[in-house]
Amino acid sequence: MTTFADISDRLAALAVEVPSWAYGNSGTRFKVFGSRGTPRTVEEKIADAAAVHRSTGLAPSVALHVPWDLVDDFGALRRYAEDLGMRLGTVNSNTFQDEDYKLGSLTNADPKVRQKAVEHNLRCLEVMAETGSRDLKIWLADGTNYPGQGDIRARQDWLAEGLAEVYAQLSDDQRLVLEYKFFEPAFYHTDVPDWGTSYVHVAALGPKAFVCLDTGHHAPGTNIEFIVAQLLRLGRLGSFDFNSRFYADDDLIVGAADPFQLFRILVEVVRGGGYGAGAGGAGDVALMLDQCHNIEKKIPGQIRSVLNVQEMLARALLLDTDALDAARQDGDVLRANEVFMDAFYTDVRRDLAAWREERGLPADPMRAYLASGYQEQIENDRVGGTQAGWN
Ligand code: PSV
Ligand code: MN
Repeated sequence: MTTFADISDRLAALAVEVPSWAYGNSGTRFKVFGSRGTPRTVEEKIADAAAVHRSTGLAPSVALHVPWDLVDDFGALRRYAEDLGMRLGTVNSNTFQDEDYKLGSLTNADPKVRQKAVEHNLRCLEVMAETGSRDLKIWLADGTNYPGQGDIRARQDWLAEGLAEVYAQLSDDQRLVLEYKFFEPAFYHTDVPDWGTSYVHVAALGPKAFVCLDTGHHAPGTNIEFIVAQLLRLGRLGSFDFNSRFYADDDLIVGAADPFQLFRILVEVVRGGGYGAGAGGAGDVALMLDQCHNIEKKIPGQIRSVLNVQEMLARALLLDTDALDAARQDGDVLRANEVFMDAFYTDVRRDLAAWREERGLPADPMRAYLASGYQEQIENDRVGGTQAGWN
């Protein structure tokens, strides 16, 4: 039997990276709703991320998206974050919102556009040197809508060439993570649609390139924990973009649609050495959120997400692996499943509340945030200006 006391110290290694864009307005193609208190600047986004960290103790770093979070002085932004007890994390390049990229970025048939996309990623590496970030995350919206539209084979070659140009400029302590997504915005083919394609490219690049797994980027029914197990086995799982989905890339609160899937994923992360491995190792997986809060308040939405990760991680750590191994050795199918489900069904909420209090954190981070007055303060103060969004 594994008890909560046994896992208490291990839980302390959890650090979730929150996305700056979660604090800005987002929506669907039908409507982007504004909301009071939404940040107007990247500094305000970081301040909101710091509010999540203050109440949970779980989210000490914030990922940036360039150019959404472009500032003149990233060194100053870093100091601003550090004064708030935050780190600047993964830098996400963005080659999907410029007119030039309509027919692709790193896979565009026009070499000038491909070069522009490479240069944008190189600029992101410069930003990372100033922010102290380790990871450059590349997600490409590249793909085609109609059979015959593009040379899907040539586009793979262009992609490999462009990624290699970027990879060549990584410093020793920087990494490149390549995110895949099976469709959207392209509807016929996507240039990096699945983990296999991402793996092929990062393996060709070298040891500083990894796959980013966004949990919302798979066909319904995909066994995501198997992908996690395989990528960890190969030493190529670089990061997660956690979110939750009912239908497509819904970007909902982590664990909202399928808490059991989140549990199964985290079991494989722990099993594969991807949790708490410490900096630098191949099992060093960045646990990031990639989320939108279209209708709910954004800071409480982020708090709920990081708490859901913590809760499911605790349950995953509670898995009695000795009992599981014994049942597997005996070929006892039902016992093995029972051991697995016992961990999933363990209610850890009271233990986690006590664990937080022992560490000087609020027992109930959500209530503590709501009582802190921060939400009222930003709703009153942030008047005028342009609310941040996907532009
Ligand atoms: C694409 O759907 C994606 O998952 C990528 O990570 C982008 O950078 C992000 O969403 C934008 O929200
Ligand atoms: Mn993502």
